Amino acid sequence: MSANENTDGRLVVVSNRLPFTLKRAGDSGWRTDRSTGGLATAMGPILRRTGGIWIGWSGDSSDPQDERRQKTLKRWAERERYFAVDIPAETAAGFYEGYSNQTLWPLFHQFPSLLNFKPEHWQAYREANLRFRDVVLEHLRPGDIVWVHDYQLMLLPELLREAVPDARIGFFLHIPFPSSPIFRLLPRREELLQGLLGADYLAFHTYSYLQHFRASTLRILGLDSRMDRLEVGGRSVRLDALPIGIAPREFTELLARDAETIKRRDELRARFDGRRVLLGVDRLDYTKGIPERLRTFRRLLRQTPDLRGHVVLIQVAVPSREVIPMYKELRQEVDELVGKINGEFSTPDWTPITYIRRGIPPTELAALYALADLAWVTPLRDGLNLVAKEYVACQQDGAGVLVLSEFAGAASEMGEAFLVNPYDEERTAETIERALELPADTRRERMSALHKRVLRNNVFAWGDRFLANLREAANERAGNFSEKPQALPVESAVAAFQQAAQRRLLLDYDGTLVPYANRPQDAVPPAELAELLATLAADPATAIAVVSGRSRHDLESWFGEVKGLWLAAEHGAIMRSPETMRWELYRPDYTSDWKEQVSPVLEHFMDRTPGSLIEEKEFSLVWHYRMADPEFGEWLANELVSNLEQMLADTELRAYRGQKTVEVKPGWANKGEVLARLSHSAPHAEFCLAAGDDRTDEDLFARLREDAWTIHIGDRHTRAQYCLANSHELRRLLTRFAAAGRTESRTAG
Ligand code: GDG
Repeated sequence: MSANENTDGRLVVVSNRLPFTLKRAGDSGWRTDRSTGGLATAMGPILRRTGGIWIGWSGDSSDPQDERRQKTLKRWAERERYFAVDIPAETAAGFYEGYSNQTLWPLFHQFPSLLNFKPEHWQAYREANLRFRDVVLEHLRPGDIVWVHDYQLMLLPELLREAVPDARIGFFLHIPFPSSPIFRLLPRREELLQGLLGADYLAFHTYSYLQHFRASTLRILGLDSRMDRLEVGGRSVRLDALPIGIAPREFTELLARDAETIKRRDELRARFDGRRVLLGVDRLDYTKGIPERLRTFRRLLRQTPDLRGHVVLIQVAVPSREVIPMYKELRQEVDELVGKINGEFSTPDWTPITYIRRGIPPTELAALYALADLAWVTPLRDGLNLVAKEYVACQQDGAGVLVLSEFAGAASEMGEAFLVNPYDEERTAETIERALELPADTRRERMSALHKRVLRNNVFAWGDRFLANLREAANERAGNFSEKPQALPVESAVAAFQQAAQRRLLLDYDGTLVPYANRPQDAVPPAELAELLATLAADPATAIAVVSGRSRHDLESWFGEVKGLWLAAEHGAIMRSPETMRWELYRPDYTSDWKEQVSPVLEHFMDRTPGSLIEEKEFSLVWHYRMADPEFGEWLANELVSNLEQMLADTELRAYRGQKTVEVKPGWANKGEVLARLSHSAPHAEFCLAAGDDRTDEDLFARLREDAWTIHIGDRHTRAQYCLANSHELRRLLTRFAAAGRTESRTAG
């Protein structure tokens, strides 16, 4: 079976451009060019590995009826599974050069003064998104996974959701998401946000873009969200920060094995022997900071005459979006600056800037990356920046220096680079000078840390994680989670309790019987809670259990004296029956050897997160981050779980997200298992109630009969039938039960 026929559905990639661009070749017909740019570079290897299809615009809008043109596109479809969306020229102009690149692009890159909005551009943007939708619908099969890319297609998730409500849709934004005050300047901002929210899973490069998005949905649509999800129209949208990686081998293999690349590298080395090579590689775009870089280089040469003759800057700039006036002006500005600087400093045997204003082949690019002593990657604003990672990948055992703008998304995960503010030309020049002077060993050390990370967090890891998270988010939506639990009808519950001859109550502790405290040891129950439980347990018709993640010591010290109460500690790994008053292990052969391996991982996260702590129990280790910065805590918890999932894959251990906790414990220590062991306590209970606030309680809800009263405390997604707002409401309910039990026994007596 080929990957295309994967039973889990194919991957359908949708992006503005395909990896191929269609070009007219004089009168003789049509030419297929390879597209450059981050997206094609990143997605190509993923799709080759997973199989699937790619839908995008061919880049050409002329003459759709032309037979030779049609033939070329047919060949793309048959050979590559690339399907072209036809967009009429006028629509394409408004969509691509208009709203996408003169409204969204400048605003999302924090250049509001360059924003140019025309209502007809917006119409074209919508129209183009509809055309993408139609082509996707033409190819979509049940079970397929649709992965929509980038700012040109922000309406598509919702358009697809309307047409196919159960479609599995993910969206990745490759450019920054601006801060909410800037986003609010955007004409048609509401529609754009709504468009994105059609997805099941929405991911950005960095945590701060995600924060900006959440701030915007809150301010503009009034939608509150958690770090990792947002509820809209009875549906949950999973949110994430997932910086893209590169396919390092596409570069390292060229350098290790490709004769042409190796030859080029050696030629270049000989040519620049004795000189330090600084390298810039960018699309010719005002966000990339090319004029600022050239001016900084000029400053460097002016203030440090010793460098003259000893450094060269090789700047590769690939022209793009040339019909937009801003881009033409930029091209002129860069041409002039290069001319001026070379004019000012060149000598008969040295030219300071080698300027290449066109795309170069991958072999040449890899040779340049390997050659350069310093990569000068200083965008004024950049979603991520792949060039930074590509350079690092080519510096195996190298002593190269990465000078990186703090305004590139990549800066958030490349701390060993020399981070600069590209607007501060003076300090950037100083940093470059200092970096070049550093001993090779120091440079190598910093580079080696970066190198390892770029190889590990590669584009395949990124793609796998995106798709796994998307599948999970879509399954959760389609699964048996009730859309929104109803508020508990308290009177009916009390009446049902009163009428039942036998009842069973299963109650979680933290967040359910008592509110959360900052530190677990502070959530001590008030005396009246023990009394309340004692009153309920005293009624022989009621079997009552506290089913908690807490240790047996905690439960015993608080409720040990309560007669008739079942205690299930550590999610049921160990239980005490009110008859024997002895704690019994669920798995008597259990050992806790695993803690030695898992502890250092949790400790690493504890060190990174001020205010967090580790709790050790008999059967589990728990990282608590309630005291940490809330957003940062959630972010790290996601990171931690994903690290642990890989580490624990072949063991019986699992990592669980709780309320501000990540807990590692054996999979069998699970509240769902408690029920079987309790059933002999009230074998004929007609009234069964379970209350909990946490994901661990969902295991119990899932095991109960349909007529059970399952109550979620709080407002998260749940399997429970009902909800109550907080622990006070639950205790009020239990007090009513206690009173109802008393009335009944008085009546009976
Ligand atoms: C967007 C976001 C984000 C460049 N010149 C040549 C060439 N390239 C390749 C590079 C690199 C890619 O183009 C450029 O990627 P960047 O990440 O630097 O920038 P964008 O095109 O603006 O990409 C960006 C990215 O999406 C991915 O999410 O990082 O922030 O703006 O791969 O190697 N390739 C060849 N010759 C060239 O002359 N062969």
